[in-house]
Amino acid sequence: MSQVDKSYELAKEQYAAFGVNTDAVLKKLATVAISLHCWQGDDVGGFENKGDAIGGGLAVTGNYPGKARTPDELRADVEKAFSLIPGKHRLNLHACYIDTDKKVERNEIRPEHFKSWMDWAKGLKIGVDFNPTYFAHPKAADGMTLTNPNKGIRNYWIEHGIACREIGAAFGKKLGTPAVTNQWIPDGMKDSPADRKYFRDLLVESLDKVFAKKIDPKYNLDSIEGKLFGVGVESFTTGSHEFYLAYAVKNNKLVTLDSGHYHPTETISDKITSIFPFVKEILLHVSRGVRWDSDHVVILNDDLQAIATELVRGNFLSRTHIGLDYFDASINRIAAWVIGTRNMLKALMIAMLEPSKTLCQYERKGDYTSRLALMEEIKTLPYGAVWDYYCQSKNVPVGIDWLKEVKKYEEDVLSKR
Ligand code: RNT
Ligand code: ZN
Repeated sequence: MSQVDKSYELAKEQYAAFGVNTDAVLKKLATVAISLHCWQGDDVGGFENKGDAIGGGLAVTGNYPGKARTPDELRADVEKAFSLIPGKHRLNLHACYIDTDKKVERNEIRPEHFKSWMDWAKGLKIGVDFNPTYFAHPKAADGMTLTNPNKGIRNYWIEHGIACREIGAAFGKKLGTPAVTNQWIPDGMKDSPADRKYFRDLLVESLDKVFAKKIDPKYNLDSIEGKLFGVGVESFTTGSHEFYLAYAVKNNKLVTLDSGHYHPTETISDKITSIFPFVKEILLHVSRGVRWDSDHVVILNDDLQAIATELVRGNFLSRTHIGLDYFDASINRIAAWVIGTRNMLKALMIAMLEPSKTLCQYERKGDYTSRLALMEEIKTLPYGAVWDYYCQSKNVPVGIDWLKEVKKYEEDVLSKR
């Protein structure tokens, strides 16, 4: 028996004493697909070869060598990351990762421009999610897209939004799993606006046009993502959380919760059970805010654990699409994917290992003493042994062994770029 097997057997017994079946937990964990964000692989650059600044209140810092410069390189990097993460996952693609020889206007992009991505995903048997790119573009240079007072520019972006839903649907159809197409716009203001109502009314009007066509949810699901502020849009964000939450409830859309998009001390875990009575499904952008930045690599901290625990306790996993959203160019980009995704999965596993029935029984009886005692006790149960066993059973490196693989890939592939 290997060390991993031995440790697992012991851990299994310890969890069983709390009424938790670790085998069943790992079976359930294997059904969760995390959507890896393509944009971590090249600092949100994309392949339009336009050289426009990222803008939109987004910032990527660092210049770690070896970033992907072509769709093929990015796909190879994503595959490398997949090979180091247990389970079957998805790819989250942005429209600016278009794969064409000639430049195509964003309002004219079509499914055929993403053929190489579709074939690749089909080959790997993975699902793809999609995002319009409303930033890093001359027509978005002032950070105003769907709410631009200029009607021509506004229409350009409306057409982009419409085109992206069709592309999402084409992915969904081809891959047999719906694409979640997430609409996030940077629109907002550095200083106090004189007329918030004007811009919010425009956003309603533009979104209504983007969503005018019904698309079968078998192929495409629409989600909308709010935000509190970004660099250069400190005073006003047209698409705030409340705006989109209300729009989603009224129009039967998914709502995206990005964990980096609220007040710095505000977390999204408590929002999950508040929103679910009113929306069918949600999309998560799991991220980590640090001071003014909303996009640090996801670590296994209390915030992440609270999100995972809420999803599991509420039995919401089948109604939740989990995507990651961060970009760090100061460390190996593949490691960034692997660390964040493995942490998300680990947090879900820890949540599934919770003896929640017992905790609820204590709570219903008003025995908060036992609830607190048990909650604290389970924090030091050997979940690491369960995680290692899971990685082994899914044929991915156990423990930190994945890092060796990344270093080797860096030496063999990334350093030659
Ligand atoms: C920006 C939003 C959005 C982007 C991606 C690249 O604050 O979080 O989701 O990060 O579309
Ligand atoms: Zn996001």
